[in-house]
Amino acid sequence: MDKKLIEQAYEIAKARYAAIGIDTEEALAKLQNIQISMHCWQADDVTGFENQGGELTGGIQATGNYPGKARNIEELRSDILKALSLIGGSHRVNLHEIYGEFGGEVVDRDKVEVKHFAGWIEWAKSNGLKLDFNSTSFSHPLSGDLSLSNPDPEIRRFWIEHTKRCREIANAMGEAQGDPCILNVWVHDGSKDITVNRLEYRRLLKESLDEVFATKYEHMKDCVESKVFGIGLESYTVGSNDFYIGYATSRGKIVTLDTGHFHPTESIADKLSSLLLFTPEVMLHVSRPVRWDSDHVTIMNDETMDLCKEIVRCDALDRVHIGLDYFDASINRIGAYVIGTRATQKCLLQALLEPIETLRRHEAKGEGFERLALLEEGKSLPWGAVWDMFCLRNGVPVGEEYIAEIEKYEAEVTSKRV
Ligand code: RNT
Ligand code: ZN
Repeated sequence: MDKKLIEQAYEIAKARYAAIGIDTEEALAKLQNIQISMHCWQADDVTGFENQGGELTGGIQATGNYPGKARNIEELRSDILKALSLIGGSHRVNLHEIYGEFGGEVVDRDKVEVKHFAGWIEWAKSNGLKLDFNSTSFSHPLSGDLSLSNPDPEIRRFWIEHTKRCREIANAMGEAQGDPCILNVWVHDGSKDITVNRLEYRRLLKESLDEVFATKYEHMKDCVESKVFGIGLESYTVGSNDFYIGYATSRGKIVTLDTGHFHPTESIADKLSSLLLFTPEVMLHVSRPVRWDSDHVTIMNDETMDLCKEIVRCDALDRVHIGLDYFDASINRIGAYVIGTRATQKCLLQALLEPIETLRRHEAKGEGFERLALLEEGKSLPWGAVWDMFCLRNGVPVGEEYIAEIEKYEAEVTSKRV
């Protein structure tokens, strides 16, 4: 793309925004500092390197069979780096326990150690990336329908031990990178049909989590993620939203809001301001639910926009961790990363370009028309020219130019994986 044109368009946009009191340079500087935690599991449809060929369980599903998925750590790392080379800014990579470097050995989940992630820590360091982490309750012979809330003390013990070890690993990652590692705990626990023991499983989950979190760590932060239901677990979810709101607020833990984990008409954006008053921080799994928790690729839609605007309106960029969580196996997977991450950045940029002070002034004076008019006009301000400048300055493709780059990588690399 013509660099001159992008610069000219940016200068015009800059003046246009200045007229409403917005400094585009300030918005660009803020966007530059926002780290997005890119989930490793889009690259291989949540397979991991533990039980190659094993079935994905736990009520989640990656549909599609687009060729070229990453088959091993080297391929996964290479795909993530390719995606990141097309995204401006510096970011984080979010790992699941099943993505450890087990070197052909069978390492059961209750035996996992920091050493299995030493390679990842090294890799992240040499690529200027930070790591986040997740315990993995699904796709294991002991997953069943209940893990941390299982009435069988032995099964429960197994998952408690697993989750404890994951916290230790997260802490090691955080220490090595000089920045806290966020450990997300999502367990699939639930029931396909009516259960007459709702209270008991929740009591067990609470007890297990208390045991898991008993150790204090300095270099990691814990979050807990709820959901409405999983496939095959439709009637009851032990870790419901109410459960985790209660748990996190009483324990000072972080709540993870996955945008696919609520009823379709609920606003996830609206939850932020409440949580921020009662929990230290918030973690996001930005996804795109289509009719259900389908984990389609995140795009620049109203939901993502509302969420990003709310983070900025709450002045909470330093308290809200933005992670992505989707896994579409039906399209080019590197492309999926790039679309979703760039879409999130586009929404954040538009949020940063909002004339919030003027809007709030109107609101304070009861000027509803003026507030609504300015919100509407804001939608067609030339934010795209500011976005192009962000990409240009970061040395990443401007606009649709990344399509050709991904096609090239597909022709040279991923299409050869058979
Ligand atoms: C599942 C949760 C969870 C997973 C990942 C793989 O519904 O969203 O976050 O997607 O941990
Ligand atoms: Zn999630």
